[in-house]
This record gives sequence, structure tokens and C-alpha cells, in this order.
Amino acid sequence: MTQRTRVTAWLSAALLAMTGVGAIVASSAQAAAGCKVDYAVTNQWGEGFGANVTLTNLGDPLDGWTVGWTFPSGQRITQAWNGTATQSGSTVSVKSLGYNGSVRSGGTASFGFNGSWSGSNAVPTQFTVNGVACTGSVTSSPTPTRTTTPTPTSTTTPPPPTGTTPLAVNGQLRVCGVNLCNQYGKPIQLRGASTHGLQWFPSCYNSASLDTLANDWKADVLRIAMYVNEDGYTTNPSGFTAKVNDLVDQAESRGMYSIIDFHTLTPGDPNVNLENAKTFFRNVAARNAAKKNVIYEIANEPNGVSWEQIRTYANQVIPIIRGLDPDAVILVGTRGWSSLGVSNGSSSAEIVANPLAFSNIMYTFHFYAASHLDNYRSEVRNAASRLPIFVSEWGTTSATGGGTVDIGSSTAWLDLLDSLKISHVNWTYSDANESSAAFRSGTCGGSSYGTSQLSQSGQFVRSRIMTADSFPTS
Ligand code: IDC
Repeated sequence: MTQRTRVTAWLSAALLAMTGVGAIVASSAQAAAGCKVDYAVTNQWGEGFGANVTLTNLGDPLDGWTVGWTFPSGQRITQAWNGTATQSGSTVSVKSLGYNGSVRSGGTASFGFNGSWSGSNAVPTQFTVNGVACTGSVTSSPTPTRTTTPTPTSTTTPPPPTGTTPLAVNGQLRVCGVNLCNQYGKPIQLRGASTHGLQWFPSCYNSASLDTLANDWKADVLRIAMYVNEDGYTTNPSGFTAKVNDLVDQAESRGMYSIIDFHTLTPGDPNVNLENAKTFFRNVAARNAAKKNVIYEIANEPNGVSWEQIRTYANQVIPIIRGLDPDAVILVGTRGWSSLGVSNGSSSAEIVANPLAFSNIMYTFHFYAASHLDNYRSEVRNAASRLPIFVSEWGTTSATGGGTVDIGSSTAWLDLLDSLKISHVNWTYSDANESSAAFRSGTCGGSSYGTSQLSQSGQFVRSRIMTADSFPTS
């Protein structure tokens, strides 16, 4: 559109705003007397896509905005950031949040979202702002080819895998829509186990035990639980950092992913350890940036804090990791011991309403099968279509890590997670003297981690992890 027609459009919208029709628009939020919307598909994979939308205010200052459009071919928004999206049929509206509603004349505001598509992903071309049609020019970037890799520098499809381990097949992971996807842009599920506290069970993580985890259990991922307090990181930062890095290498050499878990537990507010987190992640992200097997988990289990406080923490830690290791998936703990808020009387709705503004992140959910039953399962089922979820810790027992091993509830949980392709990691791959531990007490002193050493929990968990993976490559 030429400058001249844009001015004409501005004038007609301004005239409209002076009529009764315009007055109705102005009552909900200030009318945009002229606007331009840029809609760009930034990424596209099998069934999903990501887009960024920028509104330029060509009229009077705005105090709150709602951008509207109609999807031309059945796309659906699954997750939005920097705006609250609602969709009815193919009609979409995205409303500003408290911090980005004011837009001066000539100023811009942006939001982004992930969506699903099938068939065609044709872009919308007509937009409204506060109910008034935007007649400023609309530009849309061409949609990229079907599969993109997470690294912005590369858009080629990776070659077929050269090995058969989970890491060789799936390569660099990325979040696509609500799923974890592999290097081919296909949704996958990782299944694996977590260490116990490295400070308490150093003898459980050696060549023999890790060979068993990779080759006999056929685990895809090892979570490295580095407690922060509880006699962990704070007692010896460089020692624990080195231990974590060594286990990243051990997992990598066996073709497994690794989760670097900054295992905050007490105190529950991760901001208390903000400076420790910054230092730790600066070190591990710089050291492991070139590796494809690293997933960062920035806070194990926030508790007694609001989602807003967790966001504050995440907004400071994630950029540090991103600056050093830009393509890694990052896991963010949720309120109420990573219960999506449920254990602190809330729900995932607070995250859906106010998600973090970063791409390539997932929200964690933790459960203990004997303590967390149907109401927690409903919450996960409900949240799974809206948020990327990763179960980075679960136990077969009560939330104490002890008590009865609840096989029925554990089965219901894993069946649900398998059906939703949600990754899961069991607590614990250790011989702790508690029923959630996979091995009998005393196992780690010896050299065998075979089936005769397994606890009741370990037998069940191994049987569920060792079954064939589904890792599509085309
Ligand atoms: C537990 C350990 C236990 C240890 C305790 C320390 O199993 O041996 O004494 O931590 O406080 C979590 C935590 C995880 C807990 C686990 C079981 O992430 O650190 O481990 N749990 O209580 N959340 C829910 C349960």
C-alpha cells in the first residue's frame, strides 16, 4: 500500500471515530484511528507453527489494544505470549497485557503465538485493532519449508541419523507447539530416570550403573539432580559444577540426553538463589553449548511463591542460558512443587494467562503416584493442549519419597503421559533407603545393577522405560 492510500485510510478511520459507530468502539478501549499489522510466520513444522505479530499505531495514542483477525484455513492458536488470545471458530482476538497496552502514535507493540495447522497455512491479511479495520499495509513473511531446525542459522533438513541411540536419532531437540520435537521436527517423548542428590549418593553414578541405565533400561534421559541447599551446590560450587558436567559427558557418550537440574527445594522461592543460579548456569551453559544432549531445568520445585515470582526469576536466568547456548530447551518449574500450581491452591490457568515470553521452553509438572491422583491427572490433561509440559520428576510412592508403591496410580499416570507424548523422568535411580529408589539399599557399593538388585519400584519403572521408543525421522 502506498503512503497516500495509508493516509486516506487513516482519514476515513478518523472520520469513523467521530461518528456514533466510532463512539461505541471507543467505549471499550481507545479506538485506533489507524493501524498497520505485520504478521510473520517465524517457524513451521509438521502440525504447528509460530508467528510474531506487530501492531503499528498510526492513530491517536492507545491505552489498551485488541488485535483481531480471521484465520483463512482452520489454524488454531495453542499458546500466546505478550498478549491474551481467545479464539472462536476461526475468529481470533489478542488483547494487550498490563505492560504493553499503551502505544504512542507511531509506536509499536508485538506479541507472538504458537498454533496448529493442517493442509494450508495461508496467512490472514485483514486485521482490526479495537474493532476498527487496519488499513495500513500488511506484510507477511513467506512460510518456510516444512521442517526447520531450532538453530536460526540453519533451515535445512538434517541428514538421516548415523546411529541408533536416542541422542543419535533425535539430535538437537526443540519445542514445537506443546510438544518436544526432534531434529526432524517430529514430536517425541523421552523416558528416563533422575539421580538422587549427588551429595548423598556419589557412588550410584559410575560406568556400570550408567551402562545399565542406557543399555538395559534403554533410558533416553538422565536427570542430574544437583541440590542447591541441603548440603549441595552452596557447599562447593566448583565441585558440584564439575560433577554435573562430568555426568553430562557420561550421558552423552551413552547416547542419552541429560537434564541439568538446579534442584531448588528449600527455600521454595528460587529468587533466594538467583545469584547462585546465574553463576551456575553461566558456567554450565558456556561449557556445554556445543552439545546436543543438554536440557536445562532452572528450578526444581518452587513452593510458597507466586507464579509472578517464578517469572521474575525465569526472566533473569533464561537470558543467561540463551546468550550462551541459544538452541537448548529450557524447563521451568511451576508453582506448588511443580504441580502447575495445584498443590498451592492454583492451577495451570495462571500460566496460560501469563506465560513466559520465551520460545523453546517447557513447564514442569511433578507427581508422586500415591499422593497425586485424579484431580492432578485432570489438570495435566487440561493443560497439555495449552502448555508444553515436561514431567521432570515423578515417583511411584507418596510425595515423601517413601510409603506404599502405588502401581495402579503409577500405571494410570504413565498411560496418560504416553498418550500425550509427555516426557517423564523417575525419582530415583539410586539405592536410597526409601521405596521410591529403584535399587535395593546397598546396591551402589557393588558392581551389579542387574534386575536382582531392583526394588519393587525399580522393576515397574524399568519395565515402562525399556519398551521401544517412537522417534520418527520423516
Ligand atoms: C527427597 C529424597 C529424600 C531426601 C529429601 C530431602 O527422596 O531422600 O531426604 O528429598 O529433602 C520432591 C523433591 C525431591 C524429594 C522427593 C521425595 O524434588 O528432592 O527427594 N520429592 O520427597 N518433590 C516431591 C517429592
